[in-house]
Amino acid sequence: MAASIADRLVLAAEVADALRDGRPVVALESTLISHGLPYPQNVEVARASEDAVRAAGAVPATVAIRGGRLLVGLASEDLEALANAPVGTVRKAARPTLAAALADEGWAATTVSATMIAAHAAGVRVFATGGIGGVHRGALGIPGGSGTPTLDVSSDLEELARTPMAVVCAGPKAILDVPVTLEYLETRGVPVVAIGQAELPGFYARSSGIAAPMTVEDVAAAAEIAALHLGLGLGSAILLCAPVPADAALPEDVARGAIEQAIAEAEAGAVRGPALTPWLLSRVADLTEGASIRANTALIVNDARVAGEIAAHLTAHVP
Ligand code: PSU
Ligand code: MN
Repeated sequence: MAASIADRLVLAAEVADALRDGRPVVALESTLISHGLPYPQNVEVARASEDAVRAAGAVPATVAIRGGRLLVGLASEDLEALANAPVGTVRKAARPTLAAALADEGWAATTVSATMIAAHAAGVRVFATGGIGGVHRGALGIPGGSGTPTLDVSSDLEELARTPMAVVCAGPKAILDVPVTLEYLETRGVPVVAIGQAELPGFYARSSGIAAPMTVEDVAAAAEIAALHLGLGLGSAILLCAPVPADAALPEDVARGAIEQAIAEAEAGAVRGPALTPWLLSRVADLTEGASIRANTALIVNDARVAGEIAAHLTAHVP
């Protein structure tokens, strides 16, 4: 019999110690490093995220794949190697591509879905990302899309439905069909909670124009509802959405203009599949002359801080 997930896991010593002692740990994903941001901003944000988790009193566990192993907690030189790997040499591993990534000798970065699989198997309960994947515009062939359904729905959504963790993000990525993504999460039993505002955070922007399904006042209240949800044993994750810090946010109209242009260009150029999200993020960065990268990096580090605080709260209050 081939090795199970547990056999594939390699926990960093610091992560293993913290989990054994019941201390807070936060998983961090790596696709945003390899496919979401350019070098050197990607390694800077990865390090800043780890620092933010530590400052909140938790241990960071950045997840990635190398040589057939699911690494939970990366050494500093590994983080640098992953971030600085030649373009095109790092695979993007999600649930459907996890086995292929593990069969390979090289690096693979883990998306939200693959990170959740590894983190949950390791016993980590809290995870921070930038923005979750979701239902792409035109996935259902609705107006604004090409007319033909692409059915491009991120495996992140199915993972959130089936893996119990507290996941912190700055909202679904704004390149998506956000209202349809919320409907999908509702159907699949994933609570979506905005922290400190009535509107769902809009990823690059603080606002999205869409009411959040649920709002809590602050991070402590977010940790309480997360503990309650996870304690019920329903099997699904809870999605906690923290708005991008105000000083790095993109004005909503600037973000919308760039996103709409990028999506139109992607359709015209037939960019699709796993390449679509990285392509759109990079094109939005060009169109905003880097302002979207400032927003994206700031929101990722902020999510890591919030996740650290939530993890600390969970270990203090939920055995
Ligand atoms: N958040 C970011 N940048 C990213 C991602 C999240 O700020 O690049 C990544 C995550 O790994 C997420 C993935 O799981 O984008 C979604 O890809 P897709 O739409 O192909 O499922
Ligand atoms: Mn997809």
